Amino acid sequence: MNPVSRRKLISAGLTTAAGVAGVAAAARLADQAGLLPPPQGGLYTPGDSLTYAAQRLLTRHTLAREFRRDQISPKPFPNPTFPKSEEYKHLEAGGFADWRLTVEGLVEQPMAFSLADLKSLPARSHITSLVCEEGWSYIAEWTGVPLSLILERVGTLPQARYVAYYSIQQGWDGSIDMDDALHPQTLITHTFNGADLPYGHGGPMRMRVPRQLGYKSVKFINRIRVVDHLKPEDVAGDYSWYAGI
Ligand SMILES: Nc1nc2c(c(=O)[nH]1)N[C@H]1C(S)=C(S)[C@@H](COP(=O)(O)O)O[C@H]1N2
Ligand SMILES: [Mo]
Repeated sequence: MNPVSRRKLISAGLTTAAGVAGVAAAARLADQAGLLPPPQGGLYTPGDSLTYAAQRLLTRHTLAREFRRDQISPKPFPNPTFPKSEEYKHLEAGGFADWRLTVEGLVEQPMAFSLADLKSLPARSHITSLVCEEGWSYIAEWTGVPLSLILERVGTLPQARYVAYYSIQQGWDGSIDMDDALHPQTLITHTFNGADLPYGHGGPMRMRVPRQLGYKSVKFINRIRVVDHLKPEDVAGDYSWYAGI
């Protein structure tokens, strides 16, 4: 069966099951179609699973809205939480020359990228809105290397299903599925409104996932891990794992 008719069939099935037998039955169907989000310590309700399944079927290839240059927010407001560690201060004092982004896990060739390496790779920019779950947002131009290109360089293995990423700032990490990891707007950013990514906005390197809420755009990233499953402790937290907007 071609992918489109298969997708239509699954969508129709999900909608029918949700109407006739309720969301629990629809979630079971989504599970059979490989459309369930990772386990979040039993915190997912059938409704959450269905939201993820429906989003994945309908919006797998859609782009986050991009704005015009004159719509860039004049004074974007960074969430004022900075890494306070000596390690970060030391790296900053050296102009981040010793900063490394390591990429490992289910890859053929683990690699480490310096800021100079990252800046020498082909870049893409987009002017998008960063939307905080608390209700504020700002529009900025983000420039960086598509995560898909980094994944191509390290060679992800076929069993890869998620990309987890970690910040030098304790307690901040995130993970996305391969749809978002390979999505053209998902960038490892190093440049913000045309200048070096400022400290407050996550410099020197920040994950930018414009199709999800702001907390998935983790600042100060220094490690990426390609995995086939996420442990509940990787996804459990104060926020919902899937935050599509
Ligand atoms: N390392 C790290 N990443 C983070 C955060 C943080 O506190 N630390 N806050 C998140 C949240 S909740 C939001 S809304 C955005 C805020 O981005 P901004 O600082 O550019 O405004 O960053 C996200 N990424
Ligand atoms: Mo946020």
